[in-house]
Amino acid sequence: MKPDLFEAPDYYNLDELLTDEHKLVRDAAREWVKREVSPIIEEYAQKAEFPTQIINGLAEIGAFGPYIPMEYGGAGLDQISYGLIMQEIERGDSGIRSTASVQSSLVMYPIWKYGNEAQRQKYLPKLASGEWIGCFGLTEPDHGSNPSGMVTNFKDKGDHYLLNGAKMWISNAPFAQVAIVWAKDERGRIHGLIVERGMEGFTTPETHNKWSLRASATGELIFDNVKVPKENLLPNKSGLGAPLGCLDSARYGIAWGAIGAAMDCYDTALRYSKERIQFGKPIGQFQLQQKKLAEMITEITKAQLLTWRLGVLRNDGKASSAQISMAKRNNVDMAINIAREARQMLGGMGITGEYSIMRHSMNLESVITYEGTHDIHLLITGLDITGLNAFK
Ligand code: TGC
Ligand code: FAD
Repeated sequence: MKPDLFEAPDYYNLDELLTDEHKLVRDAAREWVKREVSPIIEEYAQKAEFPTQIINGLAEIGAFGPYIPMEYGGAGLDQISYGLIMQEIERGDSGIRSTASVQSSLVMYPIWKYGNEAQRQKYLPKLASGEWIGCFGLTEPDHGSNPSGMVTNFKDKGDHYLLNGAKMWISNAPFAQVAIVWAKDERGRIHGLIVERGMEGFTTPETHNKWSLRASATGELIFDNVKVPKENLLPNKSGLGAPLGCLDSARYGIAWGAIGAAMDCYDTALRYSKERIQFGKPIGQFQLQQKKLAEMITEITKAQLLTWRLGVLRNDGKASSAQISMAKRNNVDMAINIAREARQMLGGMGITGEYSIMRHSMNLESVITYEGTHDIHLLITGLDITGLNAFK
C-alpha cells in the first residue's frame, strides 16, 4: 500500500469551531492511525482478519468509552471529541471503527446507563483498557430491521436465568469476552443480559466470506440453555427503547466516522488527479474530474457542518433520535457516493489495494446497512416530520 500522505480537508475552517481539547484528541488519533493502522490495514483486510495488536493503541487514544466518566476508566470527553475519534479511526478503516463503536456505545454505554454499580465496577475498567472486548447481540436471523420481533428468550429458573436463541451478524463476536444480549423474558419484555465467554452452551461461530468490513470479525451468538447468573441482568432499563438508546450513541459515532472514510477517498483522489498525466495534462485539469472533486468537497463540508451541530446538540442533551438518523443516513450515503466517484478517478489503480478507496467502498456497504439501513433511517425521518408511522 502507498505511504499514508493524508491531509484532512477543512474547506470552511471548521477547526475554528473546535476547542483546543478537541483538536488535541483528534490529532492524537490521526497520528496514531497513520502510524499503527495505515501500514497494516490492507494486509489484514486482504486476509480477512482483525488486527488484535492494535487493541492497546485504541484504548490509549481513548477510543474505548471516550465519553464514559474517568472513574470507570473512560476518557471523560465530550460528544464532539468522541465523534472526532470515530472520524479519524474510520479514515483508516470502517472495520476498526466498528470495533471501537461496539465497545463504546453498544457495550460500555448500556452497562454505564442501564447497569448497577457492581456491574459498572466489574466491566467498565476492563473494557476501557481493552483487556476485555465486548459485542452486542440484537439482530437475529429472522429479525434485522424489526428487532422487536426477536425470539431469543430467557426463563427465570430461581437462582439463574436460562437463555436460548441465536443472534447473527455480530461484530467482534468471534473473540469478545463479553456479550450484551437482548432477549425477551417470559412476558415478552426485552432486557439486556451480560453473557460471558465460557458460559456453558454459549458459542460464537465466525461468519466467513465477507467482501465488506474484512478487517472486522463478525459472527453469530448461539445460546443453548445457557445459565446466566441473575446479577448479569441490566436492571435499570427494559423494552426496545433500551437497545435503541445504545444505537443512538453508535449511530452518532458512525455519522462522524463516515466523514473520515469520505475524507480519505477525496484526499486520495485529489492527490492522484494532480499526479496522473493523460493527454499531456494532469487529469485534475479536465473539467469532468474537477466536477467530481468539487462535488466531493461540497458534500464533505455539508456533512461536517451537520455533524458538528449534532455534536453540539448532543453535548447539550438536546439531539433527538431522528436527528441522529438523518446524520447517519446522509453521511454514509455521502461517503459511499464519494468512494465510488473517487475510485473511478483512479482508473484501474482504483481497484487495487495500493490505494484505500476500494476497501472504503466495500466497507461502506456494511455501514449503510448496519445500525439501521438507509431505508429505515429515511422512514424514521418520515415518521418524525409527518407523525405517520410506516412501520405499523
Ligand atoms: P417503536 O415502537 O418505534 O419503539 C419502541 C420503543 O423504543 C423507543 N425508541 C427509541 N428509544 C431510544 N432511541 C431510539 N432511537 C428509539 N427509537 C424508538 C420508542 O419510543 C418506544 O418506547 P416505548 O417506551 O414507547 O416502548 O419500535 P418499532 O418496533 O416500530 O421499530 C422502530 C424501528 C424500525 C425504527 C427500530 O426498530 C429500528 O431502529 N430498526 C433498525 C434496527 C437496527 O438498527 N439494528 C441495529 C443492530 S446493531 C448493529 O447493527 C451494530 S453494527 C455495529 C458496528 O459494527 O459498528
Ligand atoms: P432486513 O431487515 O431483512 O432488510 C432487508 C431490506 O429490506 C433492506 O433493504 C431494508 O432497508 C428493507 N426493509 C426492511 N424493513 C423495511 C420497511 N419497513 N420498509 C422498507 N424497507 C424495509 N447487528 C447486531 O445486533 N450487532 C452487531 O454487532 C452487528 N454488526 C453487523 C456487522 C455487519 C458487517 C453487518 C452487515 C451487520 C451487522 N449487524 C449487527 C446487523 C445489522 O444491524 C442488520 O444487518 C441490519 O439492521 C439490517 O437487518 P437485515 O440484514 O436482517 O435486513
